[in-house]
Amino acid sequence: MKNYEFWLVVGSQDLYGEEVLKTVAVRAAEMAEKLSKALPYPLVYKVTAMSNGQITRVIKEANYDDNCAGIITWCHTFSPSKMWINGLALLQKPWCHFATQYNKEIPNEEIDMDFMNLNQAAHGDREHGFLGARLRAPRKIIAGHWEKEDVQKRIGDWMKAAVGAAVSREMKVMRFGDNMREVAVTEGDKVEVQTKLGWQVNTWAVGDLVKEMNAVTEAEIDALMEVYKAGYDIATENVEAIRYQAREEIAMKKMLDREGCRAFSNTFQDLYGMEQLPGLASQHLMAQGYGYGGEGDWKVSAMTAIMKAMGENGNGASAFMEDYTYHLAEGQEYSLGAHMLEVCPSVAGTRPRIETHHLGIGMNEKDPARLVFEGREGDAIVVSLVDMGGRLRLICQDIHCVKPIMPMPNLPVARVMWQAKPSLTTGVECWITAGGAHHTVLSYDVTAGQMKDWANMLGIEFVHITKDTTVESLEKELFYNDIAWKLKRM
Ligand SMILES: [Mn+2]
Repeated sequence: MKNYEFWLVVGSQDLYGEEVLKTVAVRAAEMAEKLSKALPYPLVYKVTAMSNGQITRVIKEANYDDNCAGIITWCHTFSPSKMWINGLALLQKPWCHFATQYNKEIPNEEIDMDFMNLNQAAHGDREHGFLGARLRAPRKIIAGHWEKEDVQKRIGDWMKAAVGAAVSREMKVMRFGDNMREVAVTEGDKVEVQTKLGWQVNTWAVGDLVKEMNAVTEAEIDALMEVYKAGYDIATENVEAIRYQAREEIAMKKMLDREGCRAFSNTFQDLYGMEQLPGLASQHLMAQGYGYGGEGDWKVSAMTAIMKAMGENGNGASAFMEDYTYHLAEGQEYSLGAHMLEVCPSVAGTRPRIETHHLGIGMNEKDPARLVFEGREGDAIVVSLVDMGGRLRLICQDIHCVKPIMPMPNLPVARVMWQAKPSLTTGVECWITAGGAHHTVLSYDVTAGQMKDWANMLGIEFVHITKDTTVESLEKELFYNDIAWKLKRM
């Protein structure tokens, strides 16, 4: 990950004289310094902007600085917004308008006209806000005192979404093999995703991976086996199967790192020259922050990598997931999510076990080793990116994960169990109405609000299924979205 930072640009003008401007600059620097300690990324005070030229210059610099993941603007005093038009029209980075104020309270004795002219964010931020609205610029507006914890939390959440946008714009996905034959929802327009989201999605021959696997040394495998032993319980006699997965992981990691790819996909239909579908190998790569999608699903793979990057320490509890089967007992309705092998252990509620089992589907010659565990309890979201033809739609559903209500001792894969909002059946009706995939990213870490911000930053449609969503309201929303997005393209 880059050393991402955010820039604080404070609006003012030259009407107030030197003293006021000095005070604004000192306070802005103090706020940036204190906020940096509370926020997940540094906030760097750049300038008290007083002219069109200054604003345009700092925005051009922000656009071309790879470490700058977004700008935060605030008007300590009044800052006439026509000065901002040329700059903001060029802005290519996420923008947060922070409507705050240096002082928390109105000082009864001290307040006079000078105080009012110095502390007029209430005035200045309205002028600033009009321009954002007039330009139809995507922006996040956060209001509140800068020292308040919940305000800082909201800025921090937005920053992480902005880092997700930065990671998206540099995303490279390595595809081993094509999409699974005949499957529609995992398909998509690679030119469209590169244009809108920045993703470079390209293919590499499975034969090249096999060549790389053959070059892996026993010593490299020994070292990775120690890592597996430290993190997981070995619950199989078949050590050779685990060593084979280690070989696959090392080879894939080398290829990914060489090409600068943060995400990959493969398919059980194209394992030419491989003995096992990578299970443990893919799971352990995901645990290190790489994105993965099964059956050639490069969209979910890139989304997994992006949502991991948005999480704590650049690898939060976000996992490639698949809706598998339902428990429809009255009053006890749950979805069971899993995958053929590849569920990321970052969502584990129990210590993962390495097991080997027969896998009938695909080109497996030998039983693949995989991590088996239960997902943990907690509020989460599931996210799916679909290509609607002409535009991308990001669908997000609120869910609550539970400890699986039964042990399922013969299920040979990791599993997560959850209740969808608003309920299993209405939730499924909504999801299907919106066209969401069976593959998702399940996250305990990234919130629906952050995904909405991320979609806004990149200019794609966002659909949120919550505890309050009804099929009827969603149908209307999708109908109007369809018209609006068609008009946007004109
Ligand atoms: Mn699948």
